[in-house]
Amino acid sequence: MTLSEYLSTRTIEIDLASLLAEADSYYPRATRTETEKGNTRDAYGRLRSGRAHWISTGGPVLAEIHEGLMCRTVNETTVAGELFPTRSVYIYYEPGDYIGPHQDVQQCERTALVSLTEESSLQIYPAGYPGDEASALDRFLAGPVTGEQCVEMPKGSLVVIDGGRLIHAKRPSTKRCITAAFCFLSA
Ligand SMILES: O=C(O)CCC(=O)C(=O)O
Ligand SMILES: [Fe+2]
Repeated sequence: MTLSEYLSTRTIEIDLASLLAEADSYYPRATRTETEKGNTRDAYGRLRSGRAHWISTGGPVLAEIHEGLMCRTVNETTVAGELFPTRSVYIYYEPGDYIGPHQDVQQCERTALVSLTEESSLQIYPAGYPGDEASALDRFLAGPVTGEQCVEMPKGSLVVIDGGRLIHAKRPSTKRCITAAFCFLSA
């Protein structure tokens, strides 16, 4: 499996101002997620680790983009069967918030990510996360690990990953930032 089968980046024509306005208006209803290192595998065998951020489901703006532009674009990036929208959320990172190395939940066979704020970046581990999984989060938080690659996420551009397989993470942010995350599943 080559990296291009796991990851695709592209520019898109997206109404960022409307998305950002909706994200801001939904912030008061966001809930805090702060998990400890805990279990390193979920029921589907997917790697999990700690995270700290706020999260909110979206409104009509996010839903329309998920079902329209995102769905068309994500289907263009994959040769496998048709993918259908499952879940989309706004993720709000306050300074210091992060997501440790993980694979996405079962609803996210493909995950499309758009940074709504300043340029962001995603760390990826195409060869898997090295070393002992139980210490993965501690080692991630301590600094770059062997095999780590950094994918830039300019504001408003699209990164599509095979989220259920490709291990990825977000380093503790220095500024407040918001990601729109869209999940897709094949029938
Ligand atoms: O915000 C990001 O860039 C990554 C989000 C992510 O990996 C997730 O929500 O599972
Ligand atoms: Fe993820």
